[in-house]
Amino acid sequence: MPLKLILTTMILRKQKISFNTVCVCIVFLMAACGSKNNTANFMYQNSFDNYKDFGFDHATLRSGNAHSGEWYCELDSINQYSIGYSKKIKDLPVKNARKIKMSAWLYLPTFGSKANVVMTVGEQGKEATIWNGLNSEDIVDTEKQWTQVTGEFSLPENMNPEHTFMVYVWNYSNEPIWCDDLAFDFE
Ligand SMILES: [Ca+2]
Repeated sequence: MPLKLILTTMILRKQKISFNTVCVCIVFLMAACGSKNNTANFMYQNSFDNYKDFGFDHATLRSGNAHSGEWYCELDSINQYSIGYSKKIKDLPVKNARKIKMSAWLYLPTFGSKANVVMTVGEQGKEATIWNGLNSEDIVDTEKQWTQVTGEFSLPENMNPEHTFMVYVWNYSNEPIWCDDLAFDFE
């Protein structure tokens, strides 16, 4: 099944979530993990497979039906946000990046499941100044099957070095959705 690469750009103030809520939910930094995914060319990737082995836990971690390895994240209406990446602009290893490429594998138990693979930049506790998302509604047209969503977004020049950059998956529906192999890279 060919993937439809339709990108959706939205401004956070149009979304009914708070940037602060997202910050609280993002707990762990991304960890590079070997897997059978198609994200080997991404500098940052997380297969969610090593947390339990090293004694870390997260409310979204599930085992048994992963896209790669054993573990994946199950997001629902209560635990809406995946394990994600969070770092201040000044601390990113890539300086003055002008583009971000993102990828994640999503599994929709039903067509009612809806999620965005999100990147944001902003001041913690306030609305994001930059909000971009890959919307499952635009890309995934098959339920009960792992499907890759991928796309890229431009980044503005001179982002505030004190602002926080984040990448995560957000379930904005009342149905569960699974995610695995979250990855991104800068250009
Ligand atoms: Ca995995």
